[in-house]
Amino acid sequence: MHEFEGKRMRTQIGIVGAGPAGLVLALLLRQRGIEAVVLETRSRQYVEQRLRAGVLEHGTVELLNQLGVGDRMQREGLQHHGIELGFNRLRHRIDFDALTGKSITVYGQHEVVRDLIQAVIERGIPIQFDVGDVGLHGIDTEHPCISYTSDGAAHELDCDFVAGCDGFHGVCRRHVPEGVLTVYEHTYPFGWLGILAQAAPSRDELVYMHSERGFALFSMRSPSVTRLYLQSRPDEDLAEWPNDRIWEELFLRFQCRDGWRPAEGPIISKSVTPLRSFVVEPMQFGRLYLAGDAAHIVPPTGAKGLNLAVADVSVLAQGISARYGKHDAEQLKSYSQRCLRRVWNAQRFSWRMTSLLHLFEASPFERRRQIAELDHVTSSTAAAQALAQDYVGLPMPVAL
Ligand code: RFL
Ligand code: PHB
Repeated sequence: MHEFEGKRMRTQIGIVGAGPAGLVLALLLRQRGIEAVVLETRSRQYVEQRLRAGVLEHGTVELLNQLGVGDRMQREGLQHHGIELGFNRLRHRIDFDALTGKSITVYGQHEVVRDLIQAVIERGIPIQFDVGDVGLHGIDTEHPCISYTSDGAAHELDCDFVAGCDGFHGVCRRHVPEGVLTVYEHTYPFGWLGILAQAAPSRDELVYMHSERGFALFSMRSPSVTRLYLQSRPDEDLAEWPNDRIWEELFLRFQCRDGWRPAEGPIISKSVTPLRSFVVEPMQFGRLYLAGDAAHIVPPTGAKGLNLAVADVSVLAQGISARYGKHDAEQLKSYSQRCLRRVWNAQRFSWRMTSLLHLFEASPFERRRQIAELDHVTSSTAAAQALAQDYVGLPMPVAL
C-alpha cells in the first residue's frame, strides 16, 4: 500500500461523483443496510443548478418513488402521454398511452439531484462536496482506497468496492490500466444549442421537429419555463447567437401549417453540447465499477442518459447486496454484461432518433429516404409502437 500521512476513513462502498448515478446508488445501498461515502468535486449549489436532462422513464419514476424521494416529483413533475414528431411543416402525435400503456415524466435533472441530495443528507449518508485531487489506489486488490483533498487537507477512504459515478470527464475510468477497456465511439458532426426561457410552454407535449434548416426540440421544465434546443455546429460560438437570432431560427424551424410556435420569453440560460455516442467495455475492472456517463454517453435525442445511469446503479446495488448478504459474488460478476445489454439498446435507439431527425450533409437520395422514414414511423401503427416502446423505456432491472 502507498504511503499516506493524512486522515483515514473506512466504508464499504466509496462512491465517486454526486450526479444521479452516485446519489441513487448511495440511497439504494442504504435501503439494503450497506454503508457508503459520496465524494464530489463540485459544490452542492453547482450540482443542484446544473441544467441537463428532462425526461424520466416510467421505471426511473417508480424507482425514485420506491426510494422515498418522489414526493416533489409527483407534485411538480409533468406527466406526458405522448410526443409529437414534426416534418414537412406538420406535427404527428405518437400516443404512448395507446401504444404502450405507459407515460413519461418531465422533471428537470437538477430537481431530481436536489431531492436526492436532501434525502442523502437526511438519512445521514456521508457526502463531501468540493473535494479535490481524487485518486484511486489498489483497485485490482482486495483493499481499494480513494485519496482526495478537502479544505486543503489530504484524506484517504478505504473501502471494499469503488463506484465510479463521476461522469464522462471523471477520473475513475482513467485509472483502469491501458489495454483493459475497449472504447466504442461515434462523434456526430453537430451539437445542440439549448436555451431555457421564462415562457409558459405553448404545447403540452414535447415536439421533435425535423426541418430543412436542421433539427429543433421543444420541451419544458415547469408550467412557466420552456426548454428549447437547436441543432448547431458541435463547437458553436454562443457569442454569435444573440437572443433575437435564436428566436428567429427557432420560429423558422418550428414553422407549421397550423401556425403553432413556441412562446417567446426572456432567455435565462444558453449552452452548447456536442453530440456523441460512447461505450467502454467492460464497465468494471478489479473492484472498480463504472456507472452512468462514466461508462457510456448517448446523444440526447433519445432522452436516455439519466435513465441508463439509474438502471446501472440498480444492477450494481443488487450485485453488492447479494455479495454481502448472501455471499453470492455471481451477480456482481455479471454487472457489466447485464448493464451493457440495456446500454447498447439505448445506443441503438438514440442513434436512430438522431439520424431520423437531424440534418446531415446527405445526398438528395438520403434526404428523401429520411422523410420516408419519418412518414413511416408516423403513419404505421406497428412502427409508431416500436418507437413508443423504446422511448418509454424498459422496466428497471430486477434482482437475479
Ligand atoms: P453526471 O450527472 O455527469 O454526474 C457525475 C458527477 O461526478 C462529478 N465528478 C467528480 N466527483 C468526484 N471526483 C471527480 N474526479 C469527479 N469528476 C466529476 C461531477 O461534478 C458530477 O456531479 O453523471 P451521471 O450521474 O452518470 O448521470 C448521467 C446524466 O447526467 C446524463 O446522462 C444526462 O444528463 C443525459 N441527458 C439526458 N438524459 C435523460 O435520461 N433524459 C434527457 O432528457 C436528457 N437530456 C442530457 C439531456 C444531457 C444533456 N447534456 C447537457 C449533456 C440533455 C442535455 C443537453
Ligand atoms: C430536455 O427537456 O432537456 C430534453 C427532452 C428530451 C430530450 C432531450 C432533452 O430528448
